[in-house]
Amino acid sequence: MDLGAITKYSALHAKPNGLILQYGTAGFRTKAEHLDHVMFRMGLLAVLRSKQTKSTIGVMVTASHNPEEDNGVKLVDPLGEMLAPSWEEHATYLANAEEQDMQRVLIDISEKEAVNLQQDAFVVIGRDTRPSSEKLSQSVIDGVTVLGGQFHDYGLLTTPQLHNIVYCRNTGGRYGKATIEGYYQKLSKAFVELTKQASCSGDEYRSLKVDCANGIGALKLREMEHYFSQGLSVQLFNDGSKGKLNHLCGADFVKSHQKPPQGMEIKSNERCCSFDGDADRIVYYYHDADGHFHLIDGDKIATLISSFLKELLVEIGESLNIGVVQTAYANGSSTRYLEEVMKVPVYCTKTGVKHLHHKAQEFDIGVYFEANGHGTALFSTAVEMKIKQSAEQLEDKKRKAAKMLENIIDLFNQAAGDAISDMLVIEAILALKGLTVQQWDALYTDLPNRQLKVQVADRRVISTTNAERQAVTPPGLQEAINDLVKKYKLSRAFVRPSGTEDVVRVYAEADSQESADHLAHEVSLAVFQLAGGIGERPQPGYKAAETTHNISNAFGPGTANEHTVP
Ligand code: 16G
Ligand code: MG
Repeated sequence: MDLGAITKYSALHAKPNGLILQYGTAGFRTKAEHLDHVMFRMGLLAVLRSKQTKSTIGVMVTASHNPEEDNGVKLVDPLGEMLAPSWEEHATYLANAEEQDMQRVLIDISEKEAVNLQQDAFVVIGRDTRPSSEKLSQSVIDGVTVLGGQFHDYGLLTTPQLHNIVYCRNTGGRYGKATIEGYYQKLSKAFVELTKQASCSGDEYRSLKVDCANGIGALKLREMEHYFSQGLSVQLFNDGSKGKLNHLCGADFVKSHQKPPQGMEIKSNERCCSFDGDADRIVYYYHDADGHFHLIDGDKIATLISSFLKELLVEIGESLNIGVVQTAYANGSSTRYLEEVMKVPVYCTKTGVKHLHHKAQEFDIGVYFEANGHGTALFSTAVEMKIKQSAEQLEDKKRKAAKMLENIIDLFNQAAGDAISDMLVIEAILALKGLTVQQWDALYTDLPNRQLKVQVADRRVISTTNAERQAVTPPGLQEAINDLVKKYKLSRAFVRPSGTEDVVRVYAEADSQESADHLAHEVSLAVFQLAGGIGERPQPGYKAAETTHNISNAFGPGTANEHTVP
């Protein structure tokens, strides 16, 4: 380690005194102007992680669905997964070291993790379309090079494309070519093969309106579109040519406000979808003949996918262990439908992709989705081999089903939830099953629900168990919630401290919207009273801005995962 050079370069990316940031659920995220030192240091850390794992590590510069002024960074582990939790701690430690302590912290981490500094390191870098992203990714590169790491800057990418590239690079090409071209070809080939088998080829099944949140999804979908155009025609909206990133559009906006994005004209029964700012989430929606808006969220996407996979397995005659992974936010109707109608086991994990992803790896086929639209399906290596064999050996209908499954496996991005890949999977399934968007929506009816947030002095006073469905502390809170829930039919409620915003989130569902709203309000009051609420007491009545989960203006100093030490 050339400590002299590190000190010299670090001074060019100096940390503002007293600024403290935390590697949260999805990396660091805050105002872009506070991130230069973090980027440089994440370049350094990626090199250490690469040396330790003897693998390529990814660094993605993005703040997903946050406003355009924000930015963020996350590291991608060798199999395209989120960074291991122990290294998240190192990331926080390194990002917060004052300038004079930086070298010591770096050495400390290498010693703790027994990093062989002589080992080669390789880092791949991607970035979204934010105005600040190019400069910030240059700071990552400075960090990588000063520690002697090699790198490849892929430039503009969606987050899941970078995850995919890391996975491909570390598996010697078995998962596909580690290029953007390789990604387009693999997915499009699988999609076109699948849709060729669809019997209904009416236009209504094959065209889709896509809201790209004025982000990277638009660029990448445009690049890719001609590869799959024989199977699907896409019409892009909010493609970044006019509007601001994530402003009044994108998957997070549509899901949390339960209304269509601006800038998209929707005729009744037209199938539409929205990506988020870095294209790792997708939600669908339509207007019915009466002009009512219907949202099809991650839960219903998981249901469509898992029922299709299950049908194919039955057709092939394979009894594989298939499981669906959700979080506490999954609508109760979806869980009931999966368990009782489809007879698929459902598991609940804590919020955050890494928790769902790891749980899904326990099954032969694990389908995971957050209600917000982030998800994918994972297939064990043994399953992939078995299906390949079946596609060669079986006959007639069974062979056809095995071939379909083989293509579906190729169409999923198994490294991370991916809006483009999920969109193609959904479109293929709808075409193959001849389902309209309304028929898909009619699988079950969502229970009315409400999400609120409550300001408290210190959200860490709330701790939870049972995949965030029960509060352990403060004393008395869970008992209060239990008593409130008993007052309503088909009801459920939970509270959890946000991992991305300085608030406590409240979720309630019940048999009517009015009951869900009342229950959520009463639970908010209980949180306010028992968990140290600050500011105005929660009021009944709901403004859209109060009701969002993961609202996008999350990260101002002192409000997000950023704190300025006085
Ligand atoms: C992050 C997570 C997302 C989760 C959300 C919860 C990743 C890549 N993203 O965006 O999965 O739903 O945080 O936010 O893990 P909250 O803790 O503020 O509710
Ligand atoms: Mg995202």
